[in-house]
Amino acid sequence: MKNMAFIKKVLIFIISIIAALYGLYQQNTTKDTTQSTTGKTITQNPAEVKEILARVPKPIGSFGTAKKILYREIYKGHQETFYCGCDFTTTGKVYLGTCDVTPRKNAKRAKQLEAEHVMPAYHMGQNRACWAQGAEVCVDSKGKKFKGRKCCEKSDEVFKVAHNDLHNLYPAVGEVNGDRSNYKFGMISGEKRAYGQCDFEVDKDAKRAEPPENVRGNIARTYFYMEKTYNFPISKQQRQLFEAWNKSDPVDDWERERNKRIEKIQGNKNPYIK
Ligand SMILES: [Ca+2]
Ligand SMILES: [Ca+2]
Repeated sequence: MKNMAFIKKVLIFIISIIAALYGLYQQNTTKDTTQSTTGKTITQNPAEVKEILARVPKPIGSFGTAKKILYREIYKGHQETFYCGCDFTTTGKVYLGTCDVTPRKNAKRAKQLEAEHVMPAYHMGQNRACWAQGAEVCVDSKGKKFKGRKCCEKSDEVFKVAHNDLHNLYPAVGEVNGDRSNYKFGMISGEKRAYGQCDFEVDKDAKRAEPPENVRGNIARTYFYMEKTYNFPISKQQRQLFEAWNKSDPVDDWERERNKRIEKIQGNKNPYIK
């Protein structure tokens, strides 16, 4: 009889282990299904994606198209770079003599016009799953998985629209755009002039850039727009700085005109420009 009781206990133990394992298996299967039905990433909420995309009625299809529209249509008759105020041609050449900019190091890139993302793509990517984790569709022809900007451009509709959003793009001297990299804006002590007369400072060690006073409000209002439109968060410290910049550099006529021109093309305006 003692033996029977022992066997019974062992049986109950085995059955409970099988039940627990089956439960785990079920949980994992359910998780897998959720991943594959959402398709691209595991943290994008479809309702949120839909809501965000509705805010930009006519999104720009590619970065190449966005650049062309920016240089030729938005800045028509106002062909001046954002940070340094240099004249530029619609074909993408910068006249450094018009703004007394001397290249820091790369003369070729300095003469080249580039479209600067005021909120960098890196900032946009920080809260997107495609950036850190990749996505199902992010596999190259050799079967190797990739993530980061390339994956987000391929898999994440919100990232794509935000990346090509004209409100966030500004024509810039190529070298300045390159040096700013994905650094945050802030104040840098001293008044170093690495680009001749252009009052743009970069601190590579602190990963920070200080823009000229006359564009600080434009930058602040662009960040506020990106946050409101796409839910890309801004840190408390950055918000305080941008609120001060929004006041110290108020909206001017050109900023209003630019907003109107973008609204005509993209279908939405920056509500912080009044
Ligand atoms: Ca400074
Ligand atoms: Ca301004």
